[in-house]
Amino acid sequence: MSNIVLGEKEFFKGITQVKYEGPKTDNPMAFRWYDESRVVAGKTLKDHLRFAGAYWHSFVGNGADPFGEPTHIFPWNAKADAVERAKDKMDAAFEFLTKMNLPFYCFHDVDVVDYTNDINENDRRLQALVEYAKQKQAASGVKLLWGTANLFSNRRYMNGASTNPDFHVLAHGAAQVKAALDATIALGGENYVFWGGREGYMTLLNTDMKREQAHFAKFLHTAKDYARKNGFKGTFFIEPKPCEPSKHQYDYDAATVIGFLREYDLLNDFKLNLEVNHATLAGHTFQHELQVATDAGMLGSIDANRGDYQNGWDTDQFPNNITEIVEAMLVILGGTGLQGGGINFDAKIRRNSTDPADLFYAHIGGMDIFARALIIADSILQKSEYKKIRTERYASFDTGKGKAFEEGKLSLEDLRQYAIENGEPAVLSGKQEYLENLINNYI
Ligand code: XUL
Ligand code: CO
Repeated sequence: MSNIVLGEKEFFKGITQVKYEGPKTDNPMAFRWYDESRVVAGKTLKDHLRFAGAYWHSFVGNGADPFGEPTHIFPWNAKADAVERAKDKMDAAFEFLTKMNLPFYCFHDVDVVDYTNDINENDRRLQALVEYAKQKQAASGVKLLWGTANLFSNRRYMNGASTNPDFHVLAHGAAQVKAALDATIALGGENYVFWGGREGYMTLLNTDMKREQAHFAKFLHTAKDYARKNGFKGTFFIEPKPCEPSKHQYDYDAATVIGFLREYDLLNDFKLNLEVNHATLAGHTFQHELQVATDAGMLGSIDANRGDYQNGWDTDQFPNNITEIVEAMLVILGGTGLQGGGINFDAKIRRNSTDPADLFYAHIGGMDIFARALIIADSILQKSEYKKIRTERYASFDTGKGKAFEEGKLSLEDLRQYAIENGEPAVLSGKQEYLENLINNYI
């Protein structure tokens, strides 16, 4: 349990620390599954899941949408001075993180403190808040999972940041990344994220895609070299998303990003931060994206949320689909786990969820569903036939000619000869419904 850390005033009055009370509790402000010290597959839930609160959705996003004004009126936004206002917001953030028992947080530079168009002034503001965050982290034990720079909101980035056709804009992006890296390093941040919402194009009619992607790679190398020179030991994450706000984003999905990192010699320093709703937008399941990253040894971290089955944009709702998360956990737990990262709630409460308690309920639901899914996935992997069925499906490659093929010892003529000698193959079931029932039986 972390210590509750308050600032001058308490922002979430009447809410105390959320604790584990078990599946039978009727307390909506308690965890049913997230018992942080419970050991599953050799590690505590806390160490497996490494939950993080997202600064932008929880303390900045105000419920506004393209059709309506803000509905979340935050009491921490009252002061006129930007740095003082940002300190209040940080007080609220650490009060929330500690009451929720979230061990990590994540931010964009502009979430922490409002930016102007003056680079020096922005750096001064961010540094002031970094000093403040150091005290908050020390008092609470909460750590920074990752930092990042917002290179998509300011109008100068409308044609991209590192992929902007105008070098002058790219340089502004670099100034922001430098400051965000300095902040991440100063706060002991464990990772650094690049999500390039505008690193893509709106129309190919005005776009030199090859040149823009080369600039993107050069930018990543330059940022990585700077961070390494300044002592950053963590992992850089690329967060794939196919579109929105760009029509086409270069970091389309896990497979595309892995190909890009390979082409530009960035595989050693970068891994992937995969987001559920981004997978949906790419036409993939989240499980697919996790498997692609796992198979490449590139699964770093997760942005937890969910999309909407009826519309096609990034609704960033809190996760609540147990089947989806169990299947995701089967990939994570059955593979190499999250390398360096954790589970960041890149999710927002709805525009009309306006009680301060709603933010707590949302995170309780999200943390519980991941904890529960992890426990279920572990049981499936340990006790059921799940792994056996999957392994046996490929048994024909374990011995004889199948094995020889895997080892590259058979020619095309050899394969033809085998087909003739062995006649027509048997019809073998993929057992999909059987496996779906098996998963449900453990839920
Ligand atoms: C946008 C998104 C971002 C990144 C960080 O869809 O997911 O919040 O996670 O820039
Ligand atoms: Co995200």
